[in-house]
Amino acid sequence: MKKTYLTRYLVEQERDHGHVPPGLRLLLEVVARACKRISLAVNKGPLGDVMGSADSANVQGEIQKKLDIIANEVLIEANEWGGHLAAMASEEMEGIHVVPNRYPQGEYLLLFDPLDGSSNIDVNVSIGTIFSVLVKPEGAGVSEQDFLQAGVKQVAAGYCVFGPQTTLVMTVGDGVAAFTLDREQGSFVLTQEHLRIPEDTKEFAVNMSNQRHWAAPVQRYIGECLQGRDGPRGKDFNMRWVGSMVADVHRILTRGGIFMYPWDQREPEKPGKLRLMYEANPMSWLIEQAGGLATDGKRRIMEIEPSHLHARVSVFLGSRNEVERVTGYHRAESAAPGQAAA
Ligand code: P6P
Repeated sequence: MKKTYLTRYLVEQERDHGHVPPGLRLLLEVVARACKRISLAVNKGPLGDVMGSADSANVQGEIQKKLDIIANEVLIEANEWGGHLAAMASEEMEGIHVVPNRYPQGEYLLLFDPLDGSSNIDVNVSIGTIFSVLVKPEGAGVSEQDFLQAGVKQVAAGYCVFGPQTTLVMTVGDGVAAFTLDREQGSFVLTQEHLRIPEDTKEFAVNMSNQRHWAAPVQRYIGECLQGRDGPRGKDFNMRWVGSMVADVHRILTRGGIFMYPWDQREPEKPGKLRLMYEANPMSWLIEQAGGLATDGKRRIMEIEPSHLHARVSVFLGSRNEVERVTGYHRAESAAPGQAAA
């Protein structure tokens, strides 16, 4: 069977669809190469000095795993010399990383969560790298303000899931494509194109241990799922929760489902746990490109104007009809408090 490698896919996207200018193609190939290197480090596990925690915390105040730092450094080193980027931003860095003057600066901004789900590293459960690409606004220099663009401004987004296979999933606005790493060849091979999410599902993904802290609309939605075929939904539901957004989103892109990380009352000033710029926005674009929906309970995630680089957001994404339902419950609650509990 003829194999299409990542380079050929990107060249054809550039030539046939005009979605991938040369600078963006280089950026995506460099990110893919960095993901291969991260995959090698992840796969070493206890055989390499990559397990356990570093004695440091990130800007979120979370203890960093050694692999968080390794993955961040791999992405920085791989991307700063090519001349395609002006700057980078990462979950693991407080401020932006401007491409050093010794290298030419390009027009793109790269944002990433270098290793999402890192609490799963030490227990050998799937983790992943998430990335998002924006275009730097006109003007001299680059600042954090240049990154504060809504998700609809993305020109590329994707993730690499380090699981039983290492799979790179991306969109440049022409559907979602998946590439599986052929370790003998050392290349990503196109294995799925134009992924589509079923509009309905019987599978939800949420951390149920937080249930007592949720707002009424989420209580209602999950409560109805748990009532199964004897309840208002008239069907039984299944639950999955990997604790790694990349793994949960990959499952939803593959077979449908709804994923949520809602606001909860423990830290009411925080809209949610997940980060808008380098988790929710790239995942939302992938989900929408595959026919799904992504909201914060009230509005489309990709229309949110970010207030700052590490802004957080509530996330409901996946099968369109389910996300519409839970979003509808939130809107009903806003219109008539107490309504959602009906
Ligand atoms: P919890 C990983 O830390 C992450 O940011 C997402 O990848 C994942 O979906 C979520 O947090 C898991 O959170 O509270 O269930 O550990």
